Amino acid sequence: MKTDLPKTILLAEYAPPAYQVSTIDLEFRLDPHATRVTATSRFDRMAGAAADAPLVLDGAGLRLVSIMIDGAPVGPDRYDQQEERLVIRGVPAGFVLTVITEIDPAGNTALEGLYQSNGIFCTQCEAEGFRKITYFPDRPDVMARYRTTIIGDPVVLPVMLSNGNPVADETGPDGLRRIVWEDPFPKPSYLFALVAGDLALHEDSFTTISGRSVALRLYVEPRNADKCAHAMASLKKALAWDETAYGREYDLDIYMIVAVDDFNMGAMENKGLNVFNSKYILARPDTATDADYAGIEAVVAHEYFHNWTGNRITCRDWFQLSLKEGLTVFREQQFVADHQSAAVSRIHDVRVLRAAQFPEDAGPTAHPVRPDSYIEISNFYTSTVYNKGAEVIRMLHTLIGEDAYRRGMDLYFQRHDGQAVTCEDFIRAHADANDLDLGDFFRWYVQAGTPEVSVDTRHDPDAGTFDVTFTQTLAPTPGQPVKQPMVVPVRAALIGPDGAPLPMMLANEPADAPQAGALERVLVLSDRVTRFTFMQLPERPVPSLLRGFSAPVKLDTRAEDADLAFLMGHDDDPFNRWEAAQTYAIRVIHRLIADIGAGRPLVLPLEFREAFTRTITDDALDPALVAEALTLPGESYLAETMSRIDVEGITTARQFVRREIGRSLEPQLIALFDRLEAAEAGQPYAFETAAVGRRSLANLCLAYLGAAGGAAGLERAERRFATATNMTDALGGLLVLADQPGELSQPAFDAFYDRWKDEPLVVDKWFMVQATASRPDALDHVLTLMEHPAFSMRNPNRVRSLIGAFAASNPQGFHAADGRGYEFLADQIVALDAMNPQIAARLVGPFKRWRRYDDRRQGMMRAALERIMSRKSLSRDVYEMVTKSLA
Ligand code: 0A1
Ligand code: ZN
Repeated sequence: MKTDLPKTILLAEYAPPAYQVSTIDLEFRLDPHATRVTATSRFDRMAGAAADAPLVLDGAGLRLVSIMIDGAPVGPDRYDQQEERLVIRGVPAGFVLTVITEIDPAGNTALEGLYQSNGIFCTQCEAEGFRKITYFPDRPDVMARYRTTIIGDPVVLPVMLSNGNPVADETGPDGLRRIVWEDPFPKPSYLFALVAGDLALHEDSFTTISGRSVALRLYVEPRNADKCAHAMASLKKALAWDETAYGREYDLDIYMIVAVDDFNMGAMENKGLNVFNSKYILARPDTATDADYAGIEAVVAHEYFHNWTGNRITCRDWFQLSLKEGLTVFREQQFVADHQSAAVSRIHDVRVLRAAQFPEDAGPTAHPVRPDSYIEISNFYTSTVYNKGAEVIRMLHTLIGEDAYRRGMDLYFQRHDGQAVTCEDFIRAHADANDLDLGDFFRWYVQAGTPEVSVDTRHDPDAGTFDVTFTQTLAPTPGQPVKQPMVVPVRAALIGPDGAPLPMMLANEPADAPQAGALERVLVLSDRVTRFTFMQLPERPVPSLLRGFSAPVKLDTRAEDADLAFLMGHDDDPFNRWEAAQTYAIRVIHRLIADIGAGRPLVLPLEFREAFTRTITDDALDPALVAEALTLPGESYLAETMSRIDVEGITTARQFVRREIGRSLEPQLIALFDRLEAAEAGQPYAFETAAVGRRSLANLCLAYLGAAGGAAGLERAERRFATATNMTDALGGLLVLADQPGELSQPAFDAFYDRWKDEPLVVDKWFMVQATASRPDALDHVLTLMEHPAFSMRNPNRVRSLIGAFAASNPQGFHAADGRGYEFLADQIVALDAMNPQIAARLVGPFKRWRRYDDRRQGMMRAALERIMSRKSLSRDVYEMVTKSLA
């Protein structure tokens, strides 16, 4: 907690460290409330640093026991112990520093540094958690070789792990076990990890491309030993994929993953010893949904891919976070696309980007993919750094092509292995490997905001020409009033009247130009206005633009409804077929919102219903894509498409469409549901693309039927809930029942809790479904649930499932006109800030768009934010989010 005003850290003020560390020897005497840490490190002054440069070490919340240099005690006259720093004066050019500190893992509720989760000791050091373990230059450009000794009672802590390989293991006459781990690869402190506890081992092995055998070890609490198979299978796929897709082989003999219940984020890529939120490891068909299975596969792969993009090559400073995160998310997306339906996975990527990143780019905390300032780095693990960062790498790939991208990656790995580097270094590797100038492209790293691109087309039937003119604008964001045009790759095709793509010949282009006459081309926009004239088109084509969402922009194609309907049926790019359906649905919902505002009766347009009917009754289509096409845009994205967010209008209009579809297409939805259910009957659960698609479409049919509230639909929901043999189906039923009156919903919730009360991840679902259910007493129900014995503010998953889900995904409840939702959230943020600042700061998210609401709500949200600000002691995390929101 800080009393003085938190300081802003600037990229422009980066300076290399005065001292480097080559080796560190860590000894932990584990004890829940008094763990003693002895750190012995070899320091050397850097060339260029002044001879009298003091040694500046980071440290926070530590009890300092002693300091020695080269074995001699250092007295208090030679050092200053500040709140988050230890400064030692008069150190020699090279020396060995020994620091002894004492820490309290059991009392650590912030879950940073060394803490306990259900009695298991574990660490979280990214970004700045190592300083809560010992005094050290806790910055990623200091890379050292680690040797870690763990001392503990083998009865309580039968498993004791750290990075690398075990090199010694003995039990002394005192009954304590000492195990020593050695990691041969130099690493920054944020990749250090230690785990100790009573854990069950699920083991397998992998033979690398060069024939080395790697032991794969998954550690979980013993009660979860039967939920490891999917994570292990995912890990093996990830190791194999990185060898073929990027030529990257694993480099240690052991790869360990530990799952814990209390974890601030999804997972952590510590070298050779990942620590995971159990949500991204544990799965059994009856406890985990298809979405959970997909999440596990993606996150296990993500953490593995960090071994090369993050660990072997790391970030020079935390401004460069997207160097490892954007790149690793892109690699994860490529991996998922190669293993699941590529189109569905791309749709999911884009849904996430639009729901989370677009609002961020349009709001008060907008920042570039590479930020240039921060108060608390934990606040910068954002959708911009991760998801938009991945889009930037995807654009690079689209612009230069797969072969050039691979050459660039090869050079990056070869040139920078073992280094801590910058985003410029990454782009330079691609430029140098391919002899390209990527200077303008780099603007994607430094300019915040989502470019808006509008399109004008003109067809001249006599000349046979078709002009496409793109105009891009980029609105100011905090600290960036003026922007340069971005380099935007637009993958495009021109679709002929029969649905076939037409050859794309540009005017003034030699016939043998590389892309001349291709059926799909990448059009590169690099100015504010860019025009392309296509030839030999006597009939007006329908343009299919930004295929596969080739750039993170808001595209306004100004297409007629009829063109959208045509693309929905004919575009040969499945992503753009989906996109046309989304655009059409957004238009319909916007018109309905206008009708509500004007007091006009609501009518679902006939053409929309017909387009819907065609999609649902076309047996030739992939069920997974049908489900995506028929899923209406979410409320968060709809809000993003309105300059003044109309809370009631969005909910009423969207609900109206859902109900009307459910009502008017009831026979077709029931027929489809029954057919899909019959196809599944008797089959064992498999996380396999076709089956996932069928389950998702069946649940969507059920959701529409539930929205209409007809007896046939509700009976099916009740039956599916009661008889399901997997969690995907059971939850599909429960979600429908949750929105029904209490006599239908409550027995389902009671039965669900009774069956799953001993499975924390399933209880999270129980909280989440209730937190997001649409009911008039939503907030009161959440308040009641906070008193439930299973609720705990100490567990981040629980907080996210109840408080986070309510605030972010129950707009009717959270934005209730009386403002109680806002008061509730402010209270919870204040309460949590004293325990876990990172989680508290994330909860500020739903307040960030406050300026986009009506005057009354603006006033109430601002008052809630100001009330948080008025607290005497706020963490840096919450302080930064609230001040930036109010600015
Ligand atoms: N590097 C991890 C994410 C992560 C970041 C911070 C954490 O604690 C504050 C924990 C995990 C990843 O990208 O997977
Ligand atoms: Zn990551």
